[in-house]
Amino acid sequence: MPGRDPEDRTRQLCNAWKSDSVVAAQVLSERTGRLAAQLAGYRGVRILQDNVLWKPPGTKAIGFHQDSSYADYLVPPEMVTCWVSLHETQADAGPIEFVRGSHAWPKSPSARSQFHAPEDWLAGPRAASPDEGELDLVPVVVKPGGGSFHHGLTWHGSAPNTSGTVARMALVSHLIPVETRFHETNVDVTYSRYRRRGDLSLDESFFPVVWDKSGYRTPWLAALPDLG
Ligand SMILES: O=C(O)CCC(=O)C(=O)O
Repeated sequence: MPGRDPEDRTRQLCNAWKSDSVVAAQVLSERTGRLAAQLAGYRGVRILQDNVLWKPPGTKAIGFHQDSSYADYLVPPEMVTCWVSLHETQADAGPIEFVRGSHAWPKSPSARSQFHAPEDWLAGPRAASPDEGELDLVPVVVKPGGGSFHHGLTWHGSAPNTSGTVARMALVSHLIPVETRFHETNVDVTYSRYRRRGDLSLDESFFPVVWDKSGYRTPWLAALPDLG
């Protein structure tokens, strides 16, 4: 809605799968789940959360971060992410970028990286870099429907959209190992609300199993539209 959000910020919806069956069909797709699990070496995956991101011309950066830094309320505290572009991306429109090799760096606390519109979006990985702040950045420049998978420790984010004309939108699935449980004492201000008293398991109503090598998939996902 024009005027509702600051014009210089990337707009972000979390867990849009709960209100839009087309978003759900993509972010909860069995194929995405299988590829993510196989790449990460997991026996299966469930969704932790999705993100719908819209980055119009003139928006500021997304601060570089490691997704697994936001998972300390889970055991194990990690994830793998699938990022799919809905637009043709270009280098000056603030595409997602990865710091090559950073999946092998230690985890930094999430508080160190501001997510929306930081002035210095590379501060986090520069401080974490074992090469005195040197970073080898790899932009994801793809056609609509193209995308990437990244390890939970890979530093990533995006520069401001300086293209002047080109927007970009992305659908993101943050997937976690199927056997993940809540941490007994660490809590997340949002997601620990889904924790039941005396039970550390993740409920499939909120964290459905997207793919498992046993063939199991949360049954109600079968009702999602087929995107072909
Ligand atoms: O698209 C972006 O700019 C960042 C996306 C992101 O942080 C993610 O996919 O984990």
